[in-house]
Amino acid sequence: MRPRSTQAVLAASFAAAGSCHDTYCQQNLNLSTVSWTVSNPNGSVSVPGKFPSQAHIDLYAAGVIPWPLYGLGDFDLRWVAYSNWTYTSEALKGLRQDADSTWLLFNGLDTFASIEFCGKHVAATNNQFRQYYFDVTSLLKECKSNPVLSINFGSAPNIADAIAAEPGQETWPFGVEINYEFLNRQFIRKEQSDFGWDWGPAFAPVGPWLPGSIVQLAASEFHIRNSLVDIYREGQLNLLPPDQSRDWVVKTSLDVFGKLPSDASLTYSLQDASGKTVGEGRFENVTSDSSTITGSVVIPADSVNLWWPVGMGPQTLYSLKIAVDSNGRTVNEVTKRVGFRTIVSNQGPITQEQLDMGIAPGNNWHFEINGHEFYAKGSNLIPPDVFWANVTEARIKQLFDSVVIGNQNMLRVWSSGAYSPDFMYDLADEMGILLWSEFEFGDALYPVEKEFLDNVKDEVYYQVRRINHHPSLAYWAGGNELENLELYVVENAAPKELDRYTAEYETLFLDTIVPILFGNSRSISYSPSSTSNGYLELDFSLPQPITERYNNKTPGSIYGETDHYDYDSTVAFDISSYPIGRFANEFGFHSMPSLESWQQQIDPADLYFNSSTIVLRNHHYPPMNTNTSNYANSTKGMVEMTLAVERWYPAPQKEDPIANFSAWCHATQIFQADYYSSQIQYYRSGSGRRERQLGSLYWQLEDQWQAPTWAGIEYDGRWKVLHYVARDIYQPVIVSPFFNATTKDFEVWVTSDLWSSVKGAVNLTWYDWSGKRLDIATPVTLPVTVGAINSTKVLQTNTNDILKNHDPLDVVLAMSVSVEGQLPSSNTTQTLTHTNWFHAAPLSVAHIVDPGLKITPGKDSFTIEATTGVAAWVWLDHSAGVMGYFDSNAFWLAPGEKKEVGFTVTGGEWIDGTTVQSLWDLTLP
Ligand code: BMA
Repeated sequence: MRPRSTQAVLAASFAAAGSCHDTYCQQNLNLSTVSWTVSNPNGSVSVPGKFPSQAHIDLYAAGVIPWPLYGLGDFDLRWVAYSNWTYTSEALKGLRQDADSTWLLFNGLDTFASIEFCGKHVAATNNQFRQYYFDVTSLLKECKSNPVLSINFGSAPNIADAIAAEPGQETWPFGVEINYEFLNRQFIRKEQSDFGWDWGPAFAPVGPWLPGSIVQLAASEFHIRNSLVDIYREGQLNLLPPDQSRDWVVKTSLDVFGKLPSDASLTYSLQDASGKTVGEGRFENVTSDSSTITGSVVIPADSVNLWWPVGMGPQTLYSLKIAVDSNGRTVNEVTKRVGFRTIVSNQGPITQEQLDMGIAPGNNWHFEINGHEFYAKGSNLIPPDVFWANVTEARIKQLFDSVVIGNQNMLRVWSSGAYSPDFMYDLADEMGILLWSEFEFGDALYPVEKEFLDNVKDEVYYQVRRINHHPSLAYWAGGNELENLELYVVENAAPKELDRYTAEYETLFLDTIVPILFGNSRSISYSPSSTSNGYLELDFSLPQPITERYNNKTPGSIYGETDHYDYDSTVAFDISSYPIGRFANEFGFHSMPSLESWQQQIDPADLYFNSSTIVLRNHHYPPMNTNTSNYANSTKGMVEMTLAVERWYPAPQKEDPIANFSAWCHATQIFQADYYSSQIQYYRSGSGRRERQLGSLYWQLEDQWQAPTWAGIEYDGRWKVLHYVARDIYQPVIVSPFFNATTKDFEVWVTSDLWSSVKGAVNLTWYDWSGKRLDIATPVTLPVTVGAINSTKVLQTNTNDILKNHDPLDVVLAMSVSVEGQLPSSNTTQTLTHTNWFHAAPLSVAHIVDPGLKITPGKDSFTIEATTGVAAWVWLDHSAGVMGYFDSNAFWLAPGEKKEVGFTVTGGEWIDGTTVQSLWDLTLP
């Protein structure tokens, strides 16, 4: 169903109908319809530009620079970031001289812009994330010819450095600002990862990155520039589970410029997807001033259906038309697409009832949708492109399709990129993906002087109001790793300063942000930091209700979310090295992209594991400044990947250098996927342990270039091994082996995130690698019952006891579970199955054999068969240029087992050339 959120201008249609009551009616000039030139200060570069755009995009289109992602463009294109770039319009025709007022409206200027209209300075801006509007009525009236609009964008790295160097400027202990490439990002309100990150390059792009327009109004007109809709249950307060039996409150508030009539009132009409009106009437308690009009209305609970995330119910959406009436007629209106749901981050104390169920004391940290606890399965979204102006709805749709197909229901939209455009939330609303959103701060502490805070206030006010109506909006966090990392660094580097820096942190992330957020939204929960130990107290009688817990913990109790990065791969599969918390919001290890991805942006001569181009594109660990040759840092990350492969899998030694490179890239992906799978299974099984763990969001969903990163989806959409494996292990019901390599304790667990209990059986089959069944003393079939969102241990043993005279290097165990259960989104029972494999020794030393893998292309699918042994990590590879995914990949096959695998094309044309391999192929010369 469309329309999505639109801001209709009724006056225009009145004009067409001849009923416009003034000299003329509101008109908008969309700046994307105008011709633009982009030039540098001395005029040596002057090329056609687009709007919206960023300078790199236009310079590339004009042939001035190569494609920035090619080779070492990250380092070679610094000169673009150090220059100013001016966007100059053609002489604008069609503006009306008789307008009562004329306004420039920009939804996003990146970042330091000096604006001229008709040769006169209008204003300067300094925040990429704010909407700006300027009254240029008198400038237009005085303009002697058709006016020209010009926007000069300053060099963000130069300006950040200049601000940092101002006398008396704030400083922090060394290490607090995590340095990537350009420094001093914390002084400016620009996408923080534009200055480099450990998974991306540093282009520090500038330009009008979001749409803009020139709005002309008649004397009695006004323009709605932004609008808030907040939908919550009567009595609901942020962070607290509301009473689900209460009616809905719909609050709206419109931000306008121009002349809002003094008698303005608000009405609404609510329509379902079929266009049927399910409610209409007047907003009550209407208040207004010159720039805002606000009202609210109660909608009976039984007049609407609930919106649910994917897998939990339908994504029911409604169209809410909000009209401003004056003098008995509608003078302006806006339509928002909305959903009725409550989503709460429950960080409240563990209750007696929970204690009685065996849940550890402390505080909760999980989400509840419409009053139901659920297991959040997903990953972290980074900015999907280094240039936002290149991000299209079609690309995000493709990415989100992979999210949903990957059995993920939540993305953490990580906080040092940019606030997601409306079309991303629109897609998430339609597809049922919950978007945990964050204010754009991370891995630094920030200034707290008045000008900076005032700038942040405007940003938060605008963004909260812009996004709040989307039912997919799940949460707001202040920023990334502020408490668990930033304050921790201060504590270690300058313990005496901890109180001061903590107070400053609270000034920004509690005292500044919370009153604006909670003042505009009763529906969304907030925490100042991802990751944190949650709140200590919540008191809504205070102007700022949250008191953070920090390390105020009671021993034996469990609090908050966890993140986990351990680059010592010796302990990768040791579950005792994983953190125990209520929710895992980040964890990961980097891997190489595929050969096909590298080939898109790397000279063929550089296609080997330790070529300088490849090493320098590895930003884990980051260069830490704009030096172009920090081999030492990036080599550390290359070594971590190499050691992980050598420790756990057969290390490739192929004669053909390209084949060897490709095998190494693939092997790093197997390790990554294996490691994530182990952690995800552990976290999910925690739903049944005392920590009552209810979330797994791994780092990171997707790539923004071709480089070693934590991503599961490569820049062009190709799935790495990780995305397939995550899809498998995010199925509702899974069977998992847990093995302690030191004690040899071995357990098998079944985990279910369904909302009612499931019942069935687990089958265990032991093989040697050639596929001979082994008689090992474990039951062949184990009955299993798992409660709602819970886990059950079905086997507890020790491999020393059961393997007896079998060499662990020889044995593998196939586990399958089959249960009857009901998906939350359905009312019928169905059979749910999952298969998993356990090997008692690392695959680097296990006696694996040639599985005699065969691939037979059929009409719509391939049949894969292992003929001579157990095939581990069977991997189908599609040709470069085809976009899409296999039904299943990175699976294991028992000998004689046939598997039919189809492919869904999501972009490009199908090209033959699919190959199949397994772990055995890594051993081949
Ligand atoms: C965490 C994230 C990111 C980072 C990732 C990998 O620190 O929040 O900042 O990219 O881990 O290092």
